Amino acid sequence: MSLAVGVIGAGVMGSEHARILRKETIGAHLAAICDADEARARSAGDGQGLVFTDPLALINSDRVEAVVIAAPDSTHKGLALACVEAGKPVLCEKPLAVTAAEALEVVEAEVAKGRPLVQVGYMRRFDPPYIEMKRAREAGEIGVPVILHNIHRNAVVPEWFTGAMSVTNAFVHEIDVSRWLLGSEMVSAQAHCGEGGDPLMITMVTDRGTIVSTEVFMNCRYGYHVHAQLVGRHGTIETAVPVTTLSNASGRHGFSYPDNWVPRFRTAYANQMNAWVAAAAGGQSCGGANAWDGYVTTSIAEQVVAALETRTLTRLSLPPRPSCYG
Ligand code: ISE
Repeated sequence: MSLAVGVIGAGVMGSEHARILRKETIGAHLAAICDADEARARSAGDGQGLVFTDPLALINSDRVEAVVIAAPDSTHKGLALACVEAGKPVLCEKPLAVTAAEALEVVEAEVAKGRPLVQVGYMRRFDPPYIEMKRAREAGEIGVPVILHNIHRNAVVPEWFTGAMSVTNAFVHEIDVSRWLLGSEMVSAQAHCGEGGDPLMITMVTDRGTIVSTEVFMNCRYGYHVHAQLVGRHGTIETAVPVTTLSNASGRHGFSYPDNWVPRFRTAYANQMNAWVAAAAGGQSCGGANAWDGYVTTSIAEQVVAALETRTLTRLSLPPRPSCYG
């Protein structure tokens, strides 16, 4: 049995998901691909799958059993709701929605349906270095965690990628991965921004008192660089530069940085897809971010954007978690 997956969006992430489904996924195949630009959709499908220009037609097609959403952020909520309505498992790129109120609509629709159908694409949960950090923390190898230092740098972003988007589109990864890594909820946040809104420095504190500091620098120029170091009472553990080659060029010797997140997280994206497919086929969760996690990250991001204005310490508030999310 091979799960028929339809991908919505044929941009950077949509084409990567389509490629993974074509070449690196066990138990699934690319059944359909959709983009407003038909030629772009066709090219991402590379000869495989039906081509759609209407995402709702893809979701409701009887040739599609499960859906990957990789269209622009503002479309995520509506498309995720359509998948829940159709009763089809969905892997939705982050963020789940652009506002907390919209993300909560998806949670409520899923709860009403009575079946977990939504996974949010927080792929760092499937990245080997982050998995090893979580294992070491849980095994007590570094003692009680006291600080998590995160660095999140993009080489360059377009003009329209404003200060708020650095939080709602980029920093959401650190909200999710920090909650997951530490097994804790964030209770407060304080944010500062540099000249012109970039970089940002955001500090959160968890319900167990661990400090989570994150630099979010969207125009660092030199390359894509994500790093995390977890400091415990007895030691530290951090991500190592995940490349396998060293180069000698332009008078220098060393590791190089990719231009964007796709090469850095290639393994994580493939692991995520395989785990999601296995879970979708078996009807079980695979440890990916669920709709509630998607809501929490967007809600905290929204509160951090407000905190950027006030620069004061903000107590984060969240409604009670529905019992079906454990
Ligand atoms: C982008 O949308 C992603 O999701 C990347 O993982 C993230 O690192 C980058 O900052 C975002 O813009």
